[in-house]
Amino acid sequence: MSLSRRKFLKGLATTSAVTVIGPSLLTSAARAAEEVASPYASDGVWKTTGSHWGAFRARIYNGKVTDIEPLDRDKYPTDMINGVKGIIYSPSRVKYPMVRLDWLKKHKYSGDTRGNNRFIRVTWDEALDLLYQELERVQKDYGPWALHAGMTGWRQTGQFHSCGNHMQRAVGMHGNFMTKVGDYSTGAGQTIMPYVLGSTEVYAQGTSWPDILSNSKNVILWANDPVKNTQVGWQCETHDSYEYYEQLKEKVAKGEIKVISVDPVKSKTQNFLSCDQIYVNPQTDVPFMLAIAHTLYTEELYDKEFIDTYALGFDEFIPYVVGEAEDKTAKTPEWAEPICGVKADQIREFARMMAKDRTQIIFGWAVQRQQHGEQPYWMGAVIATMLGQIGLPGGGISYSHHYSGVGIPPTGASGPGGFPRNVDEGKKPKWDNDDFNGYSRTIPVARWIDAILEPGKEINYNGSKVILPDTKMLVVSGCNPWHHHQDRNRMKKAFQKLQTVVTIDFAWTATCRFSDIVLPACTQFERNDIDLYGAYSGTGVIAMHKLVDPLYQSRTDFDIFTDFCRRFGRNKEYTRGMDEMEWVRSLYEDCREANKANFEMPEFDKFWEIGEAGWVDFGEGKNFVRHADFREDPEINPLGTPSGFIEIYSRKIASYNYEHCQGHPMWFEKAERSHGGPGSDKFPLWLQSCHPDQRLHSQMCESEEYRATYAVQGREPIYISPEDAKARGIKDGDLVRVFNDRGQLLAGARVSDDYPPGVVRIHEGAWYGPLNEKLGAIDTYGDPNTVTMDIGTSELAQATSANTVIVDIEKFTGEVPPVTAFGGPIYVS
Ligand SMILES: Nc1nc2c(c(=O)[nH]1)N[C@H]1C(S)=C(S)[C@@H](COP(=O)(O)OP(=O)(O)OC[C@H]3O[C@@H](n4cnc5c(=O)[nH]c(N)nc54)[C@H](O)[C@@H]3O)O[C@H]1N2
Ligand SMILES: Nc1nc2c(c(=O)[nH]1)N[C@H]1C(S)=C(S)[C@@H](COP(=O)(O)OP(=O)(O)OC[C@H]3O[C@@H](n4cnc5c(=O)[nH]c(N)nc54)[C@H](O)[C@@H]3O)O[C@H]1N2
Ligand SMILES: [Mo]
Repeated sequence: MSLSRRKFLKGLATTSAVTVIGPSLLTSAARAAEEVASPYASDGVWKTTGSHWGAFRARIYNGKVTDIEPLDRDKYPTDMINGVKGIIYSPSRVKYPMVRLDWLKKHKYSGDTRGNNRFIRVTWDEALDLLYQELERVQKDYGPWALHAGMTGWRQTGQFHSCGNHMQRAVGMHGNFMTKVGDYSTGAGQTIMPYVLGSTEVYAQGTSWPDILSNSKNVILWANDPVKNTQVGWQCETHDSYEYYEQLKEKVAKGEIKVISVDPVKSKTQNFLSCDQIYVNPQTDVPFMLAIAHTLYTEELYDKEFIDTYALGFDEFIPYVVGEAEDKTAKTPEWAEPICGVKADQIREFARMMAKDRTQIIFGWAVQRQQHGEQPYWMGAVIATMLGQIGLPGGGISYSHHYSGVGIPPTGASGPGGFPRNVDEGKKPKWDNDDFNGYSRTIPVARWIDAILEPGKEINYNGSKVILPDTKMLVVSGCNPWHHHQDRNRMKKAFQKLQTVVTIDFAWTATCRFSDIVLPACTQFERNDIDLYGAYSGTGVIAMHKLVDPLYQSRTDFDIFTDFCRRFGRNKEYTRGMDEMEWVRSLYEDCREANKANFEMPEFDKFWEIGEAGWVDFGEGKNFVRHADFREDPEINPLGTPSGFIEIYSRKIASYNYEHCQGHPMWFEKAERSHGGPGSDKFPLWLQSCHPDQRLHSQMCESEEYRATYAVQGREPIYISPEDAKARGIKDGDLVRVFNDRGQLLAGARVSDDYPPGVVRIHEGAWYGPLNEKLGAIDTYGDPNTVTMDIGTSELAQATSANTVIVDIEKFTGEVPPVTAFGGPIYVS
């Protein structure tokens, strides 16, 4: 084991994780000692597989996974590897096909009791017959507009088994359905940035870390915590970014690079790098940035030549900055200070520092997951344009370096394709009906609850009108909407209106609880597959060997939907006549063919048998500088914006005449804001629901022993400043009630110096465990979306505004209810 790997493991594995989970992440010496003591140290077989959490080897003994350890290649494995076993052997597994009692027996659809968690076990045939009958009924009685099967999410990894594709192909072969555009991650960012820089930017390859490390003098991490967030990847994660974080840390220590984290909270990355922080009040980055622009402009620190050559609309923007626009307000540092909480002098110093040296600005995504989330991203691009370093190595702007290994020099190799999501070309669905009854076929992803509650409503979206369809039935797979969507009580109201909800999952999430038919999928560890190793780096292709057979009555999604398609005679078309291993082999062989000219890959059989190594290595990548080609020649390599240039002012957006997204970036007050903003006299604390350090969203929350390493009195932690805790008589470890006018939840207090007054955090993905199905019932585990607000960012993106929410907290003194989130349904016979 390399020194860095050892150091990292020691640093990451908490004492409790090690004692609870066992020896697998100890140093090699300690592990060797443990193996001697183990009764079956040399027994069993080791198999390699990959996951969102990285590649690992698992020991299987007596048909059970007994040990898991990161692949030797992974120098910086995540502590979350410790939670994997608990996913397979969770008491919250969906064990059998289940149907909700009242939906089946009581009266029509029984929406009023949806969520009471009372279910009957049925056979696979009964369950699939019911699913088939319901889909038939909805297509016949209504039409494709009444069915929403378009939601997607963080399905487990594996290119063949990627479960959303299986569900959408099978349901789509039966009939058409309503679908979505955008996602919860970057809904606002991916909609605004094509107008400004010509691509989503959020999913674009970024300047390679070696270029940043050798050229940047300043690195600004704006609302960004990569050390926390690159523990997971969309495909099997390599964790190679951590090598660069270590180099960055060294350069910070030597004073060679200045890193500044612009964040209300001392992030994990800030603590790791020992870097500087500029504290900014939540949701007020835009006033701060406008004041930076004001300084750059009035002190003539901006790059006039760059703006003239590469950008449009500076002249339309500047009047707003200097106070000559309609609002007659100059956006001076003195104007910004009381809003954003950064001292006017510090704003000036920060602007001067950025202009003086090579500065790489790197945004995270949470800051666009708030009301008017389009604005900070647009304004960030304007500042980077004024600095004139876009397209230079170690300068300019990035919106993606905290994600899935962006910034690791990419190899350029092709990854394996996947199981098709759509009906095969030339084929039609059984119900060949494309009539959406005047409703929109596609809606902005986060507006689906609006559709159920206000069918027929017309909303603005990205320059067009959307008419929300009258949803009657949902089919959900590979995502957990009762974690990912906002405002649980509003969701409860909406779900009472639905006729039928079907969920396919391996974990009995709150989405299963609020469903009528639940089908047990197996986990990725119970099937064979392949994956790209390194989503953005293209480091290799990894074999995902099945570790154990599907537990209980669970089946692969492929199996489930083959059987479903048999009900209308199209199972052969669905599978294309191939079984699991034939598919895996063919995806691999296609990938080998695609890479033939540049990369050598062994034949499938050889690859599959490598066993312990278990992956094909594409070798070293090549450095890349974002926007360098545009900088070199903007005529030959124009951006994808309407003009081909950076658009500080967008005529197109201005032409939409939206109130909350106009021709250039602007400051708009929020519906709710702490630190003196609207509503803060009643609910003074801003609740941020950042992405969890020890989970992937809601995945792994069901992992019991691992959850015990962070839970507080069995509840999800809420992080709170010493000042706010003291003012409320709350001590570390206390049970607290978190509330606002939308809902209430129980959580366990973690008092931490990393949090400033007025800011609290509950990580998203904490499982929702309502005391009962009634409106307003307290959530017994601590899901932050119990209290968040369900509004669109603006007429442009209509994206989630999960981070626009304020609450208050009190010490909980009543009779403590048990946690209802875990352990599956109430079985009724
Ligand atoms: N308040 C707040 N809310 C948020 C966010 C936030 O920051 N704050 N972030 C948002 C973001 S960015 C995102 S991406 C979303 C994430 O939202 P989701 O993608 O919905 O979250 P996951 O918890 O990953 O849910 C995946 C579900 O799929 C199931 N699953 C996994 N693999 C398989 C499989 O092979 N077959 C089947 N049938 N099921 C499978 C898992 O058990 C799990 O229940 O949450 C959003 N919600
Ligand atoms: N461990 C782990 N990693 C993950 C995930 C996970 O679930 N677990 N999920 C993955 C997914 S799907 C996504 S979308 C990404 C999410 O990536 P992000 O959305 O970037 O991540 P967050 O952790 O929500 O927030 C990052 C930082 O933004 C700061 N922040 C929040 N609001 C504001 C604000 O108003 N102003 C400023 N200046 N800062 C603010 C927070 O304090 C935090 O330090 O992470 C990915 N990585
Ligand atoms: Mo996300």
